[in-house]
Amino acid sequence: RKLYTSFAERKAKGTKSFAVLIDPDKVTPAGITDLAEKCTAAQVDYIFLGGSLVITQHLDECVQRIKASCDIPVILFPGSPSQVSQYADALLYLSVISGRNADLLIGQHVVSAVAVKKSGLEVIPTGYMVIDGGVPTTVSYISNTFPIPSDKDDIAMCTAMAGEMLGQRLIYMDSGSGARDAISESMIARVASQVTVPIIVGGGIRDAEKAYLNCKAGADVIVVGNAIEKDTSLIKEIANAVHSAPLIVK
Ligand code: 1GP
Repeated sequence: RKLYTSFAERKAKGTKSFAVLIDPDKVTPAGITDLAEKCTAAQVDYIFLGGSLVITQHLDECVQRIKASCDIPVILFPGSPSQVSQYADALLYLSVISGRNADLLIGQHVVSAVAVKKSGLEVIPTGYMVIDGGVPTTVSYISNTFPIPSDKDDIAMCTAMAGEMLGQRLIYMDSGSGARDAISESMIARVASQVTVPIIVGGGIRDAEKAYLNCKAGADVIVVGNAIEKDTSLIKEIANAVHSAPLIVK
């Protein structure tokens, strides 16, 4: 059974999901087990794994340890083509559609195509949109692209629409890990009004209330990384908020 089906079915039902982002560079083996247990207890829906850099060479080990500690699907969220592990359940195949860097739209995909195919991973084409989060984030620096200005809801909407029409199966709106400003609800709502594929929202979300409001605005999946690294009790709080978000049936 394909993992994408779970995204699509949950979207169709208006069920909101919570994904915890684990950066392989920032966790210890013991920390991973602890996180996985907390995610299970909180009924987290997905674990995203990746980072802009991934300095550690232990991605496979990291995935295997998560898989050994819980049954939550592990989805790779790669910052570069080297971040592929056959042990994961799926790969977000990212195209940075907010930018105009051809390398991140198609170049790196060409270079890594054979390796990605060989991994046997479920590949989920994902239109990745970087939104300005008020401070320079690693993602805007590394990707060498301009983020979409945070108040340009129409640019975000048209970018997401174009992405969907080009065949992206998910839209990921991200203000970058550790962003000062999370994405506005008005921008999420504008994008959600025109896009039918599931919408993932992340970057700078620090509390349950913002996660809830994003869901209400139209986000289907909420991703939190940084805030959880600082305080793991947020896992349960945010999961509860996301899962209690009202059904939004279009
Ligand atoms: C970053 O969307 C993720 O790519 C999550 O961001 O670490 O700020 O929660 P945070």
